[in-house]
Amino acid sequence: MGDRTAFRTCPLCEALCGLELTLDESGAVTRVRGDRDDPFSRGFICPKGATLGGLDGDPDRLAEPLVRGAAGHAPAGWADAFGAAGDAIGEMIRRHGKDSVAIYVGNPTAHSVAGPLYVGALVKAVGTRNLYTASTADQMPKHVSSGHMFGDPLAIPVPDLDRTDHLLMLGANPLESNGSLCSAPDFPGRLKAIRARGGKVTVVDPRRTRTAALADEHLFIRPGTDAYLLIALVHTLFAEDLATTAAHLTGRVNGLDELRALSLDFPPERVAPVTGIPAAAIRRTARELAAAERAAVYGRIGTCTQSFGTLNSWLVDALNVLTGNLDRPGGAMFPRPAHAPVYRRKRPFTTGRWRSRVRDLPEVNGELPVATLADEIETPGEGRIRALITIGGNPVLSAPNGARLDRALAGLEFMVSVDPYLNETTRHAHVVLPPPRPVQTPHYDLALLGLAVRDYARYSPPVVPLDDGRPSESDIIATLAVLASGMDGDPAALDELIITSTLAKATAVEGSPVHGREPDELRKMLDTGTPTEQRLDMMLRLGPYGDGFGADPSGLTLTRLRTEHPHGIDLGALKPRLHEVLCTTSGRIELCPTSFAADVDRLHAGLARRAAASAGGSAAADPADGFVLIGRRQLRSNNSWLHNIPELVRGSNTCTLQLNPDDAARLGVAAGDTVRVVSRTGAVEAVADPTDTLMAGVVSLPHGWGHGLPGTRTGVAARHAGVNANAVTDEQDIDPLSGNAVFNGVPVTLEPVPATPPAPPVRPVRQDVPLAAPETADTR
Ligand SMILES: Nc1nc2c(c(=O)[nH]1)N[C@H]1C(S)=C(S)[C@@H](COP(=O)(O)OP(=O)(O)OC[C@H]3O[C@@H](n4cnc5c(=O)[nH]c(N)nc54)[C@H](O)[C@@H]3O)O[C@H]1N2
Ligand SMILES: Nc1nc2c(c(=O)[nH]1)N[C@H]1C(S)=C(S)[C@@H](COP(=O)(O)OP(=O)(O)OC[C@H]3O[C@@H](n4cnc5c(=O)[nH]c(N)nc54)[C@H](O)[C@@H]3O)O[C@H]1N2
Ligand code: SF4
Ligand SMILES: [Mo]
Repeated sequence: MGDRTAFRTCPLCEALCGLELTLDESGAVTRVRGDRDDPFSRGFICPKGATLGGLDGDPDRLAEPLVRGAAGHAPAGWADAFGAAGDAIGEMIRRHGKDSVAIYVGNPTAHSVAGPLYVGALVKAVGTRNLYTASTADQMPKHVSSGHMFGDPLAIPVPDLDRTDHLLMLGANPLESNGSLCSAPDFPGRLKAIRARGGKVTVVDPRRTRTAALADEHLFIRPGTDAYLLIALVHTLFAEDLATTAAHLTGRVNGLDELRALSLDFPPERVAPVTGIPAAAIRRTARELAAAERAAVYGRIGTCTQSFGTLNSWLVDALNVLTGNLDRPGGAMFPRPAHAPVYRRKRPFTTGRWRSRVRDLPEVNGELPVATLADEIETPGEGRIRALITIGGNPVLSAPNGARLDRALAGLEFMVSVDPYLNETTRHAHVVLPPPRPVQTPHYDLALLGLAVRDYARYSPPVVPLDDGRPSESDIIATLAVLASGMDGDPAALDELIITSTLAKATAVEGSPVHGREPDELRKMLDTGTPTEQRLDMMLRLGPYGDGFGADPSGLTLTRLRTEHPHGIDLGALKPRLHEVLCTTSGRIELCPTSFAADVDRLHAGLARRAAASAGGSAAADPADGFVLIGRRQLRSNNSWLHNIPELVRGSNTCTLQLNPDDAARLGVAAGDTVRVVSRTGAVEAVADPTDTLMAGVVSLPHGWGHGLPGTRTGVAARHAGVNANAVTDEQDIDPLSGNAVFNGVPVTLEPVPATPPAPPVRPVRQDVPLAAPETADTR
């Protein structure tokens, strides 16, 4: 047996690129290239995908479970590790109740099949209201906005990149991130194509990013002020009679007059000094948006992770509606994933069905804000969190004031982590359950295909089989669910339960392709694969492109997808489908939901504060007085967890503090000097990197760094430690409507750190976090 080739989807980011892997006889990945036969990505690949082999074969990746004892973490067998976890969770529930066990689910879980298929069952089995995810550090505002406007928090319109003539993009940098809430392999190429066909791309960002540099126009905006810009754009559309009710939206929109009334107080001239964008540029932007034949407004993480996150998310789609671009080709459209049934029935969207114990924050989408996780662990009393299950998350580096969370985790009675690494978060775990290598893992993008700019599907079976007795990630989470529910038995029983109930529902629902058929008959038709594959087969067959269990013999099944379309199948451009998506109580788009309208008060208050400050001659109005911090995603990084891959840390990633050269000069700081960044929550020291790509008064630190803490086992990352940007972000500052964390516009002050002889080498300085974990450093 020599080298062999395998094709699969890259699991690392939202771009969904097809990869061509070369594996040697031992099953090690020796080469990775873009899969040129993938109809969606057509061979595109980025540096991260190209080093998938390094991640797959990382010697620091855990091959077996770890259990923590007095001497630190030691390897354990699967049965013992599961036993320890099951006993501890069971005991915690018995002694302190279900809410004493919290669950934190991180970003890679949205890229796996295991997450979407099994986390829900785990949450149900534990029965806890303490569910936290990376969503409240990311896109929760968009879910709230879609929930109230369209009735479904998952109905997120994506810009129809390949057909639009005009893209107004706020707070996104797809040239580094490769796109988010908009899956589009080779996003950069698709942006260039807009310009090549005569269209226009405008970027709004406090930093002249690579994306801004590629665009036709870049508007520098003061961090955290997008809502003022967006509502002034709405104002201008109404004031200049540019708001159209396109034919396809006529009679389908509520709240037009209310929105018009709300926007009256925000003419471009009033918001210009707040945003830093001249009034004329705001008016022109509104006119261009209205004039473009096909236009889309797209806001991403820069607009979500700020205190007006939900208002931004709402106003972005309000603009798409007001310009007639929602649900039409070249505008903002709803993808139609092959695995999601179109007959889904939904209950009305609402938030606050329960509230957090300490800060009284509303539940959103079934979860509580990660910004209050530390409060719930630290604050004594009934309902306190005493145990935590983490799945694919590193909140010590990713959550606001992660340094506080780090200390809180050290005080937990029990923690179990499903994670391939012993890192800043999992070092606190009593039991670590590692998922298998990427090439041993089946892949189908359940969460992301619903956000793709073309309808598309691809299934990647495992390329290297698992050793006997070695659980897949699905098995791990399902086993935890079974243990937490107190049942003993086979986790496959869980899948059987889900399959049976789904088929029963599908056969009962009118309009379903299998309406009126016998569930048992359908059950027998499911693909003979693993339980995970049977569930995927069921979902595809019930979906809009499916075979309807034989009703449409040419339709999709998992077997067909796997055997006939190993490079994926293109299911066409996005199609108008508002009629399938819209499920508000009124049956119309709610353009001006009451809770959003009420939150506009905060915009008024901001304007009033500013007016009072400038009338009083207060320096507080002068942003040059203090600084605001924003983030900086890096191409060769992925949040906190690719820094252990030598090829990726070798390149351009540096955990430096970028600042405007004028600010640097004023502070007496030169390139390479160390600067202390101080906020309400803490301080970090980083090397100054003056650059005129940043607007004055704004400084930028990338997140996901701050490695090498005692008890971690990521040797490469420890040597490229950097500092934890989230030691200075503030967990008390959130978007009130979604509970989302605020990572942009964090007030900070800067203090030059005098060089002490002998001069330190230019290096990132470790954050000053009390070392809470009892383990000794093991960084190999
Ligand atoms: N290489 C790489 N790719 C990634 C990731 C990674 O870490 N590395 N992470 C993945 C994840 S989890 C996500 S969610 C996506 C995110 O994907 P993107 O949303 O594209 O994320 P960023 O690159 O952080 O771009 C956000 C932009 O917002 C700008 N910004 C900051 N504050 C403001 C503000 O107040 N207003 C406006 N208008 N802009 C602001 C920042 O300067 C930045 O350019 O990327 C994914 N892809
Ligand atoms: N300051 C600041 N903070 C931010 C952001 C920012 O822009 N600025 N961005 C926010 C965003 S958008 C996000 S999404 C969050 C991310 O927040 P998290 O999801 O908490 O953090 P990650 O760094 O993505 O950590 C991923 C974890 O999953 C593990 N992992 C990797 N692959 C797998 C797998 O296949 N299975 C399992 N079970 N585990 C795996 C990794 O080892 C790591 O421990 O961070 C947020 N934090
Ligand atoms: S852009 Fe994203 S999906 Fe594509 S190769 Fe890079 S990491 Fe993988
Ligand atoms: Mo994210």
